[in-house]
Amino acid sequence: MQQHTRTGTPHRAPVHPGPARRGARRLAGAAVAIAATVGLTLLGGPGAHAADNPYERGPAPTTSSIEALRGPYAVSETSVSSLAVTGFGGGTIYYPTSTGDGTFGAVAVSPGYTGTQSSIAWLGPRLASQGFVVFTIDTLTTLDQPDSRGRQLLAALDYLTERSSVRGRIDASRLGVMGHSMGGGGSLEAAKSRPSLQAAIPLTPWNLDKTWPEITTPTLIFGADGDTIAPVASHAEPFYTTLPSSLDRAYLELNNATHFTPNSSNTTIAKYSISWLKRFIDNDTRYEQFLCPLPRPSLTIDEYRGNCPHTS
Ligand code: 9J3
Ligand code: ZN
Repeated sequence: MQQHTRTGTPHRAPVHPGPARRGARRLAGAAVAIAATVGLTLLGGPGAHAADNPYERGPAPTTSSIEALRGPYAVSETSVSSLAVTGFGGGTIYYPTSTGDGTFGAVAVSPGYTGTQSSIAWLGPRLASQGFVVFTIDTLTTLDQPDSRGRQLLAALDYLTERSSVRGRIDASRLGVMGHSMGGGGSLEAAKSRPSLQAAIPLTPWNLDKTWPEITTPTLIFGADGDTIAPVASHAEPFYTTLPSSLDRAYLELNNATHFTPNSSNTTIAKYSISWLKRFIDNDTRYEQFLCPLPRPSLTIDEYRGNCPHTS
């Protein structure tokens, strides 16, 4: 499929005249429209899945659509001042501009130790353009520890769904958390304390707590093979292996990567994060193809572990 532009009618993929329909060009415009409508109806065209899954948003995904720098939705953003909120440090909300597709799931993202929202800002438009409301936050202080970052992620989600200017665009039952380093450790803390979360994605996470059997939220952990600050052997790997074996969980170790790889635009992080958020926040099984069978090692994936098929 072509790379989507940021404008237009995102819910419908462009209909190209295929070989079987080329002869229709000779017909009157009205006849063409009727033929196209009948054809789409018989094939179960755009919108046919909406009744099956009320949370499905956007066109059917392809490898190129989830690797692209932007997805099908045009994105707007609004800044949230630290002075206007309590329990976290403000941030930036990225959201699909159009209200024509109904409500969206939402994700809060925390930076790591000494970092600010700018260090994870690339995830805002990258994920929102696929059909999520994304809140990249600042923390109360840049030195806050993972337990505090976990509480701040939840305060940010509460602000987002209860008080923010985009609260009407969000389905408050479909929420997730992400974070880098101590923010990734914070995303584990958030999922542990709020089991209603639908997805968690720690990025090169750091935490002194090495065991996470309490988590019931589907969790995708990214590690980096060259991480010397949160080495995978003492952070990402034990976090993954101590998640319940019955849980939908995955561990993706980035190849040729460092602790700070999640601080720049990264296609491997984006494509599997999009797939995980779509699969577990939107229940969108169209994305299962990118997660199962388990991705193979590649130039960018050192190792991938997880369960297939998914159970939730
Ligand atoms: O958020 C992080 O980058 C955590 C790694 C770290 O600096 O830990 C040392 C206390
Ligand atoms: Zn523990």
